[in-house]
Formats: sequence, C-alpha cells, structure tokens
Amino acid sequence: MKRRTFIQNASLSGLGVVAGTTVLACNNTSSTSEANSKENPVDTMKNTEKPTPIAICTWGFTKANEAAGIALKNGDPALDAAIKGVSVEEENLKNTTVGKGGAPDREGNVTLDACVMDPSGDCGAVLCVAHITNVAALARKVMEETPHVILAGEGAEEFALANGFEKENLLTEASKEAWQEWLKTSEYKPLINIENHDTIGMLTMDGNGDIAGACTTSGLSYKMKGRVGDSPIIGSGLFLDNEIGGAVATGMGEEVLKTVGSFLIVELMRNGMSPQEACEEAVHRIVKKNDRYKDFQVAYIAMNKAGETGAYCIHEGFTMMRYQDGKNENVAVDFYKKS
Ligand code: SD4
Repeated sequence: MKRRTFIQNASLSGLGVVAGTTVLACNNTSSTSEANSKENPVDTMKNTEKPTPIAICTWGFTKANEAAGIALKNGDPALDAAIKGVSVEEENLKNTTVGKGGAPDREGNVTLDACVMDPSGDCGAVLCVAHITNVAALARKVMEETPHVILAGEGAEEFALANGFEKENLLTEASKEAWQEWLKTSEYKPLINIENHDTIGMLTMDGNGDIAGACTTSGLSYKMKGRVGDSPIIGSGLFLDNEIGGAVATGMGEEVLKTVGSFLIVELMRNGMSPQEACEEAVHRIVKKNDRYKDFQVAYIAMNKAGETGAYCIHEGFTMMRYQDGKNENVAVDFYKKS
C-alpha cells in the first residue's frame, strides 16, 4: 500500500482538501472556529451530546479506518475497533512498513513495535518482536494479562506464543528482494522520507464517547538491529486521556521521542487548545530546535473528547483518514515547510 496512491486518490476524489492552515472536511465544528471561541473544548464537551463514533488514522489507510469505523458503528468498544482497524494493515503483505511484509532491519530481520491504550488509561506495548504479525493485539494482551506495560524482543515473542499467537516468518519475498537491493549500497540514512514509512496510528471514539488508540509499525526500513522508535512508546507514538482526547504520531520516531509528542498534544488540549492547534504546536516544538527538520517528516493526528479532530506535519504529503457518520474520508493535512 503506497502512500502516493492514497494522496492521488485524495486529490482525485476531491475529498478533504486543505486550505489555509487548518484541516478541512470536518463534520463537526471546525478547529478554527473552536480556536476562536476561546472556550476550553473539554468544558464545551460537558454540555454536548455524545458524538457519533469516530475513527481516525495516519496516512491513507482506507480499509483499516473503515474496518474500525464499521466496528464502532456495530457497537464495538473503542479499543476493539482500533485493534481491528490496525490489524488490517498488519496483515497487508503489500504494506512494507507495518506488520507482515514490513521492511527488515539491516540484517534482514523484520521486527515490529506496537502499543495500545484504553479509555481507562491502561496501556500495553511490545518492542522489537520478530515473528508475530498482530502486535497491536499482542500489546493488548500485555496490558490485560500481565502486571507490566512493556515486553520486548524474545520475551514478548514467548509471551505471544504462550497466548496462542502464531509464529510466522514476517519477511516476504518482495521485502527480501528490496532489502537485498539495498544491501548493494547499504547506504544507511535514518531519514524519514516518502519511500520508507507508513506507520498506522489510530484513535477511535465509540458510541459511549470513550476513546482508545493503537499504533503499530515495522519502524524505519533497514534500521540498526534493536532500534526502536516512538510508535510503541506511550506518550510518544500514542497517548490519550479519556477526559481530554488522544494523539498519535508518525514519521521520524527519534524526534517524536525527544519531544514526547503525543503526550504533549493531549496536555495542550487539556489546557484549551483545539486538536489542530495542539498538533501544530507539537510540530513547532520540533522544527524550532534546528534546521534538521528539512530532512525528515513528523506528522501528528489528534481528536478531543468533543469529537473534533486535527492534524499537522512538517512536509507536504501526509494525509489522515477520518470515519464518521458512515463516511470514510481521506483528509489532506496542512504542513509547516511551505517551500
Ligand atoms: C518509527 N515512527 O519507527 C516510526 C516510523 C513511522 O511512518 O512512523 N513511519 O520511527
């Protein structure tokens, strides 16, 4: 599943075109008007009715977001729906950045990272897992069946096998061929660009207005053995507070980790920012440090308790999916670097 295809689809379909500095095509109150109202969305939310179920996810993962949206519509709790949604990409062999078929590390091993968070604030994560496809579901098992939050590597795999997950070879022929091609130069540039990333991070709000999230990835293509990015780290790749809202990240994990991006966005929303404003501020925290942002992408999506959504990124090209009221839209997202 190529990001470009989705961008093309988005522009062809005319869905969710962005103008100015905010995400459009929102079925709820626009983030701009929310920002101008100066009302804390959390306070506003207390006076509003429960929103219809909403699913949002990073990039143009149409099928995954639709699966989550339909699950919500059918009454699934938020976390069930999020895990159902992201598992579509974990099982998609053509997606070279998530789950089975993901790009390997520089030694040819595919290792996956994932985390989940539920409305109670409970969370689970797995890091650097080599032979399990559905790592978001595995992260949930860690949350529910152990006294811990994180299991890594062999321990996570043993736990998975003991809990009925199947041992699989995650390296597909196509990913192997691409890796062998890469080996010819072995040029290691841990740069995020259009070709080597597409983590799926998803936030869901169910019919009770409860929020959950999941984030799952194979990380950077041809990464150093043992490298783990932001995606499975609670607070960086994903964070939510069911009273406030949630956020997920994609892009250069090291930069998200250094700014604890998703936690930051939720705290900014707690202090009154709209999801859009909070995503923009989190990106600004990265770009103002130095000029290195010119070489990597970071993107955030967020949703607050009132069902408002926002997204922002450094470079043009990132899109967000949003399912609401039976409509699954690919929304173009505004970006920081305009030239
Ligand atoms: C990582 N954030 O491992 C992930 C990569 C990613 O879209 O998001 N790719 O750093």
